[in-house]
Amino acid sequence: MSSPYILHGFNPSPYSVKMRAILRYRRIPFVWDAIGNPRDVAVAANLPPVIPILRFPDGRLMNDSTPLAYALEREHPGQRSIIPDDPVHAYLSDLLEDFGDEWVTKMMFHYRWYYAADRAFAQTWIITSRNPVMAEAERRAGMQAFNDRQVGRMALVGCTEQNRPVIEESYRFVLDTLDRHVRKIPFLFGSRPSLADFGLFGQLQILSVDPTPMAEMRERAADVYCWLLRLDDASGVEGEWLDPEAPLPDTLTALLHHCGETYLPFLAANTRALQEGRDEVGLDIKDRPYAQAPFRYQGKCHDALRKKLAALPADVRRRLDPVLEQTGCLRYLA
Ligand SMILES: N[C@@H](CCC(=O)N[C@@H](CS)C(=O)NCC(=O)O)C(=O)O
Repeated sequence: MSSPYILHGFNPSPYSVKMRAILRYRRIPFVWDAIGNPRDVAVAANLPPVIPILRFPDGRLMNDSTPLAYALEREHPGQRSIIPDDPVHAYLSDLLEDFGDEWVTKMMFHYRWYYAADRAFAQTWIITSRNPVMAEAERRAGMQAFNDRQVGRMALVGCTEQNRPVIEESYRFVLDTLDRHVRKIPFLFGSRPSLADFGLFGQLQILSVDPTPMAEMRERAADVYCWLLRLDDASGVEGEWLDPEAPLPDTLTALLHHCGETYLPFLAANTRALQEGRDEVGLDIKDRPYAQAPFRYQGKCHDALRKKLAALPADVRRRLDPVLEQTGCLRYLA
C-alpha cells in the first residue's frame, strides 16, 4: 500500500474534525496524528500557523480546510465527491460551508471562552490533547496560558458582550432550522453529505461537546446532535443528491436567508472597512448592533465567493440568481 495521508490536528479543533470527517466519508485512507502540538508542523513547513495540516502521500504539506477539500477532489475525482453535481447546488454548498467556517465559528469561540464552565472544560480538553500526562504545576500553567491567549483574542473575532445576543440568537436559529431539515433529509443537499455539511459539522461538533452549547443542543435540537454523530464517520453512507429541478427544501432556503441577514452583511461591511482602512466594522444585524475589528482572512472569503459567482455561466446564473435574490444573499455577492 502506498503511504497514506497524515492529518495533523486534534479533537478540540473544529477544522481538524471537519477534515477528518471528509477523509472518512470519502474513504481516503489516512493516519490521524493528534500527538503533541500539531501547529508546530505548520510552522516548521512555513505554512500559516493553523491546524489541521494534511500531509499528502507524496510528502506535500498543506493547510486551510476549504482549499484542502478541493485539492482532495482533484486528487480523487469521482470518488464520493462532496461537491454536488448540480452547479447551482455546488455554489450554495460553498456559501453554506463558508457560513459554517466563518460565522458559526464565532458561536464556537464565544461559547467556549465566555462561560466559566466552558472555559474550564476547554482548557482541560486542549491541554490533555497536547499531552495527557503532565506534572500538575505544568498542566495548570499550560491551561491558564491557553485560556488567557484565547480570551485575549475574543474581541478580535467579534466575541464581545455587545455581540453576544446576535451570536447566541444565530446559534439557536441554526439549531432549530437544521433540526427541522435533518428530520426530512439526511444531509443538506440530499442523502449524501456535501462540503456545506462538513463546514457546519466542524463547528457544531465542538459546540456539541463544550458544556453550555451542548446542553442547548441536546435540549433544543436532539436530531442535530445525532446528525453530528452520524456525520463524524459517514464512510458507510451511500446516497444521492437532491433533484436539481425540484424546488429547494424550505429549511435550506431558511438557512440561506439567515446567511443573507447575518453573515453576508457582516462580510460586506468587513470588506468595506478593509478597503477604507478603517479599524472597525460596525453594522446592525437583525436590528441589533454588531461591531468588531476587520478581519483580513474573511475579506478573502468574500472575494472568493464573489469571484466564483461571477465565473459561473449564464445558464447556471439564470437558475441560481433567483434563489440568491429571494434569500437576500445576491446583493452581497454580485
Ligand atoms: N481557515 C482555516 C482555519 C483553521 C484554524 O483557524 N484553525 C485554528 C484551530 S481550529 C488554529 O489553528 N488557530 C491558530 C491558533 O490557535 O494558534 C481552515 O479552514 O482550516
